[in-house]
Amino acid sequence: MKDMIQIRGGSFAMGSEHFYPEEAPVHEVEVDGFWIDEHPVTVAAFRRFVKETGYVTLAERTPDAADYPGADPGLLVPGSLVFDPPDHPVDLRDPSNWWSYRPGAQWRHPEGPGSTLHGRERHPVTHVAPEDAEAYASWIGKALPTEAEWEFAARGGLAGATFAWGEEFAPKGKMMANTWQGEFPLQNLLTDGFQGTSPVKSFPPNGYGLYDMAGNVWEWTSDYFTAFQTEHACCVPRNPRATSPGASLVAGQPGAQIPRKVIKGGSHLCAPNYCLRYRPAARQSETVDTSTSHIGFRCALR
Ligand SMILES: [Ca+2]
Ligand SMILES: [Ca+2]
Ligand SMILES: [Cu+2]
Repeated sequence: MKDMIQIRGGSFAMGSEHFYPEEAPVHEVEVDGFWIDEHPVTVAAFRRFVKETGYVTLAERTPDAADYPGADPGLLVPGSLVFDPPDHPVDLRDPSNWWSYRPGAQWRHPEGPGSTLHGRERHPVTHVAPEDAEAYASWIGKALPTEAEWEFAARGGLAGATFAWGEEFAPKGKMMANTWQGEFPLQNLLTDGFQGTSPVKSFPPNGYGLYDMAGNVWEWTSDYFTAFQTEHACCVPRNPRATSPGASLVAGQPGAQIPRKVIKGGSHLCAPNYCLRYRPAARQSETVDTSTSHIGFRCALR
C-alpha cells in the first residue's frame, strides 16, 4: 500500500494518568491489525480529491442559521477558525483570546482571504471538518482511524512511553516534532524551526515508521468523544469504537447541542505552559462543525 504502514494488531495500555484527567484511567485495549497513512493527508493530495470530485468543504458553505440559535448574523458566513495571537498577556482559560472565526478562511486560504498555499503543497491540509475528512477517506477507499487504532499506532511499539519516541522531549537536544516552544500564545521561540504547520516528514518517524503523529496538526479520528469508563470492565475491549453522537454531548458547554469527536496528537500550537498534548495518550474533543488552521487528518485501512 503506497505511503501506508501495516500495523500488526495487539493489546496495549491506552491513556495516561500523569497529565490531564480526560486521559485517565489507563486501560487495556486490543486492536486488530490495520494499515495507516505514514503521514497526514497533504494539501497536494486533498487538491487532487477536490479537483476530481468538485467537493466543497464545510468551511466553504454558508452555516444554517437554524443550527446556531442566537448567533451573530455577521458570523453566519463561510469561514473557519484561524490562530490570531494576542499582543498582550491573556487568560489561558479562554481560547477565544487566540482563535478568530475568519470569513473566507478555508483549506486553500489557511489564514483567510489573500493567504495562499504557495510553498505548502507538502504541508498537511487544514480547515477540514470530520465530514470533509470522511469524504476524502471514502473517495480514496479508506476510512478514518478509531481513537484506539490511532493511539496504538502513535505509540510505535513503546509500551506506556510519554512521547511517541520515548521519555525525553528532546533527546540530546534533537527536536522530534513540530510543537510550540516558549510561552504560549505570546512567545514562539521556534526551536523546532516552524511557526505554523511544517511539511510532512520534517521530523523523525516513530518506531512504526509513522511521521507527524506528534504535533504539526491535530488529527480527526472516527470516534465520538466520551470519558473513559472508570468502572472495572469484565474483559479487554477489542476494537473499541464510540459511534453514538449523543454520548458526546456536554450540557452547559458552548456548542452543547453539537456532537464532538476525538482529535489526537497535538499541534504546532501545543506548548508546555498551556497544552502538553503532543503525546500518544493525549485526547481532545472538538465539535463536528469545527475546522481550524491546526487540525488535519490521516486515513486507515482495515
Ligand atoms: Ca513549531
Ligand atoms: Ca499530528
Ligand atoms: Cu494543544
